[in-house]
Amino acid sequence: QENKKIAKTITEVAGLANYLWQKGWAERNAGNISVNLSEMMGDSEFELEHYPMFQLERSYDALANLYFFVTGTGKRMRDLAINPMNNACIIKMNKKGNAYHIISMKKRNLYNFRPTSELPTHLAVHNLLVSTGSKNKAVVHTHPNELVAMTQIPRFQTTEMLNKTLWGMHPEAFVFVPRGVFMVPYILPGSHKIADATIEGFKNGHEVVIWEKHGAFAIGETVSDAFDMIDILSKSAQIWFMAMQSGNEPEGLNDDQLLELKEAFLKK
Ligand code: 2HA
Ligand code: ZN
Repeated sequence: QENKKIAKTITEVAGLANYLWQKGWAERNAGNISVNLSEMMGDSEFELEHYPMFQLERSYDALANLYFFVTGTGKRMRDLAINPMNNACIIKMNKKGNAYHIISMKKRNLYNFRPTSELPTHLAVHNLLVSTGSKNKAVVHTHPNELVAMTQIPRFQTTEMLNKTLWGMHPEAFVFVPRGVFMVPYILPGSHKIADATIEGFKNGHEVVIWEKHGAFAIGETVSDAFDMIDILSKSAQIWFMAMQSGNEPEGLNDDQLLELKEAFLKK
């Protein structure tokens, strides 16, 4: 039963990797995905000493003993789509939350395999999700062209301005991403600094964080949910560029129209 759930999750990740490649958001090794599998692992016992341990630079207290499916560094999404188990792995965190064991790979395959270069951000986000009891188990990072292009435009480099424009392009953007994106100024990829800046956005209730001149990070109950939000926002950005390319500044939905959407769709 548990194995079936894990297999289903991994199939979903492989399907998503294919979409990301088809979208043109996954050049070479771009993007990375992680899913918290802990609830699906049941009470599996692992003789952890059989699996090599990798020390982390930080400790993630809430992640002690948990299991994650994590894509590999330098691996292609288009390859992951075909062969997820060679391009991603399952890790089990140690009991201090400051190291992990790769438990899904034969030792001889490990010499050229490591989890994603954005592991600091993935683990920081999961640490936040677990410690706040969030239902969100999936974290997706990708490089959506139109959204990245918008962050090249100085007036969209703030959370407020970017959201106003993205929400205004079509009603779905506000209905499905009502909290909007959180804008992180350009920071070195793969760093703890970008991890720290990113979790500020998720702490503030956003479900999508945009990295200036780089890409998007989204959380969801499943990888498909995380992808949907990026997809909807990416469509906003496409509409904005299409209007601009036709020589017209798009009008955007006005405040009354956004308020009307809020009352129709977001009433609690
Ligand atoms: O995996 O996307 O941000 C490569 C990247 C780094
Ligand atoms: Zn990236």
